[in-house]
Amino acid sequence: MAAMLKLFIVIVLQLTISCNSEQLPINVWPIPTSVSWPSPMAATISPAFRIFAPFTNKHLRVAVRRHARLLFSEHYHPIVPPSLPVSPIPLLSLTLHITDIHAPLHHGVDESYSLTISSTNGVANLSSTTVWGAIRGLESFSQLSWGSPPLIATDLYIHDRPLFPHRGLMLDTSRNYYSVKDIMRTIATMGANKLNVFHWHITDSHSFPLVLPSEPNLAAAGSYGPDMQYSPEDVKKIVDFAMSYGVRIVPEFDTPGHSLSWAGAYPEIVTCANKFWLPNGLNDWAHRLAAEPGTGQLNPLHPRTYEVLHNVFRDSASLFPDPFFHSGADELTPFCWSSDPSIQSFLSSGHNLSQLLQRFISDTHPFLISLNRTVVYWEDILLDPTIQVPSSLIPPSTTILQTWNNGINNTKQLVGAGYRVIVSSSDFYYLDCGHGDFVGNDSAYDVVSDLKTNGESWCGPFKTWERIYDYNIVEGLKEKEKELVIGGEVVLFSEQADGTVLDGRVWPRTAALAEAMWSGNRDEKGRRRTGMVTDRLMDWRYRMVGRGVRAEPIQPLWCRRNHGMC
Ligand code: CP6
Repeated sequence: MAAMLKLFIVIVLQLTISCNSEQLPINVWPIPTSVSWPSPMAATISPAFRIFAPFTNKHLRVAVRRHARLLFSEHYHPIVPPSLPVSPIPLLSLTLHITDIHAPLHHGVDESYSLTISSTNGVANLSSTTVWGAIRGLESFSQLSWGSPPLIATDLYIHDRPLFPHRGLMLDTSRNYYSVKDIMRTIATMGANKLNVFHWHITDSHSFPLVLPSEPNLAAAGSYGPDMQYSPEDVKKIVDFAMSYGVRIVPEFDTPGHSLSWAGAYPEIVTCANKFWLPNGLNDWAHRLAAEPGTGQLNPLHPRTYEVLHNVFRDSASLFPDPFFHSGADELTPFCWSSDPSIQSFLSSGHNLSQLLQRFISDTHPFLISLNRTVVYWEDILLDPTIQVPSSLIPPSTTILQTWNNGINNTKQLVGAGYRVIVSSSDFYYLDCGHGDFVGNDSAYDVVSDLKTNGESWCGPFKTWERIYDYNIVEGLKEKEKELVIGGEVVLFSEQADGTVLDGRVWPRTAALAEAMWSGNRDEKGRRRTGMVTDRLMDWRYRMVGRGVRAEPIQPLWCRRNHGMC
């Protein structure tokens, strides 16, 4: 009997989902896993409205206050005003029920929540296991409201949980500097999109903007200037701010490649510091490329390298509480190491470049483990045919690999070797290819000759939101293999971006990733639904703009205002 009842409820739920979820007159982004709204109705939010929550958790307290304020200050008027019957009973309260108030914000923490809003008694209830689930539910609650004085959708039930536990955005603050305010606005918008990982590519060859207490000279000599640095206080502020949005910060120090900027303070530990990436005689073409200095690689044979690295890693581990730590290891350039005299004698005594990297990793990987970190590397560390380490040096139990080269084959190969994988395919998830740009690799001659022949950009095409939305990061994987794909990140390398274009480069394309990672990019029947998503994304982008984010338009306003749908 109970089973029959359960089946009946499931069927009713399924029916209501397929009727309502694509064309809700109000919009929650990313679309919740299940919505039941059998008779759509609105209620006014009473001026006396209160949120009741266990205020013992600091981050929850901040989030609740923010949402209580947002409800009455957002003044969001949807492009297409919903017409719903309004209940005579206003909404008086939202009560939060959390079973595990102390669960830390770690990878894989339970982010699910259930939300009911009822017009019969004017109350709403939000239940979750953790604070982080509650923060997701608060965001949905706020997106269910509109107008001023505010109305809210009522008589509905939402149950929601993410498809992938790792849903991120990578931002590169080395090629160009971003202000703390830009970073915080980006993190807040990530939270609004239920994204949970801000991968901070802090350092690269161009600049070293982070001031570290035990290595202050790295930023003093490696940043673009005193006004283009992040102080330890800035970092604490950002980390704390991100927590109240349920966003983790994973720092990346890209090593041993991409590290010319370390040479300002320590020229002795960086190889090929004076070799420019763009060969002489090709300057006519330089304006078509994004300038890369010499890659600059840390010298694995110099003892000082490890002294500096240990200080950097130790300081960062105390600034960034997250257990994940990204150590880079992408795009090692053979000539850079082999042009260094001390390395030449190592090579001529029968060693090779892979052994050089192995020396580096067999110091730094265990050191990061001793700081209780799970180490993330770019896939190159295992898949680069010329310079790589054996998997025994980076055990799958303590290592996660991030794919960026194209094709599902790399992901398949890595999960096959037992690694957890984050997908950032450059064919789908790179936000940086905006305007005919090229972003460096080591074969400058090939690229320039290609430009001469075809007059084309190497880096395009521009990745549209549809392309991001539709990409299936587990395509062709077996069930067991899929389990090791922990999620995806879109990536903004910033050779040609800074605070002036940040919002438009990132949003709403990153919202497309957010929905694909939270709700999946297919509906219940397994169909792609990008076309049907356009209207909802237009509305969500319009709402983000209202919240102060300069997200790009994806269609003319006409689509919604004059035509209803596009
Ligand atoms: N910088 C770093 C980059 C890139 C990578 N790492 C990159 C490579 C190819 C393209 C775009 C960016 N600029 N540190 C690769 C992970 Cl198309």
